[in-house]
Amino acid sequence: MSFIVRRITRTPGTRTLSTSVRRMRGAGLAEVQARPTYTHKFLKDPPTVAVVGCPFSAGQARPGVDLGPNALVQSGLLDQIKSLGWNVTYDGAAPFADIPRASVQEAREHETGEGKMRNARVVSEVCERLAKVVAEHAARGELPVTVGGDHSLALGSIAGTMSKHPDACVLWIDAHADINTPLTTTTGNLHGCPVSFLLGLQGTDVEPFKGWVKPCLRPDRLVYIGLRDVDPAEKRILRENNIKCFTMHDVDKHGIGACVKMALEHVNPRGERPVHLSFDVDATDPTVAGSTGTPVRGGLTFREGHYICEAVAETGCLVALDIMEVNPTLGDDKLVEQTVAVGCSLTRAALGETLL
Ligand SMILES: [Mn+2]
Repeated sequence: MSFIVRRITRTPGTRTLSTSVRRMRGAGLAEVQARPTYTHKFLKDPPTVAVVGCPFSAGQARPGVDLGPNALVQSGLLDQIKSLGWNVTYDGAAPFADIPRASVQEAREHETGEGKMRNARVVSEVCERLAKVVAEHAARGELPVTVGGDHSLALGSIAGTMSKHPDACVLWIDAHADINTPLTTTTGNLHGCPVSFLLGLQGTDVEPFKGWVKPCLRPDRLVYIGLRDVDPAEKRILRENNIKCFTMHDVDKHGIGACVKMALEHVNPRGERPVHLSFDVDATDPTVAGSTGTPVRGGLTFREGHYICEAVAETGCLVALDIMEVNPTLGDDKLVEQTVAVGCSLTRAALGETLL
């Protein structure tokens, strides 16, 4: 059965799953799940997922989150998506290979006249590249799944989604609001800022981002679920912009089913807008996905996290997915294995895996 071992440990970097994998599945070695009954409103047929692994960590301070994409792919993510009936493409880290790592060291601090940002140049470069890659896949009618990497990458992935689907709405699943601006951030870590750039808030019209980032998201097309660690300045920004939030308090109060229903009704009342789901694994409780850079206790249970993904899948409106902040260097082996597995299962749930 050596071919099974090879399949599980196959190295990333190839474009499509080999025909031998397909033949093995046809031979019944793995059950192919029936396609879901809903249709994908905004994707071409046959439905295709483009996994975009972005090994990037400079939007925050802890090393290792750049190893997230490879960990998920090595644990079988591509075959798992394939088994749900999707065509799958994967380019490895190739689209980002030529971005010089050196610039991270060159410019740890990037003080502009308008605020503090760490590693701004390389974050901007990588996000601009990611935006192009995601936009290309979206333009072909594929569903890009961006696997991070830190959550600053969502600046790129969502910008990419918006170039094809300018009316898309965003579900941001996170312990944190990630809506600081260069003016309000206390750490300068840009994984705490991507939403402010997408909205075009005051203080985000700065180099090096202003050359390519255009405000592309309306505050009423954005909704949060899972919040529990929000900075004072972020609370003010959320209030002032009237952004809908379902904190963990709301999840406790109403239940996850009602929260997701209300969230979707807020951003997509008639179910006719494309949905970009940006899932930071730190939205779940540290006991669920603890190998992540900024864990906060009191998070979503395993089922609550998966329910969100399943409910979004059922809308048939999903056009892009981010799975962010899995850091396979944090915690013991068991925690890492569990967190990587959760990253994979959240992805499957968003792509139509059901319990029956
Ligand atoms: Mn985040």
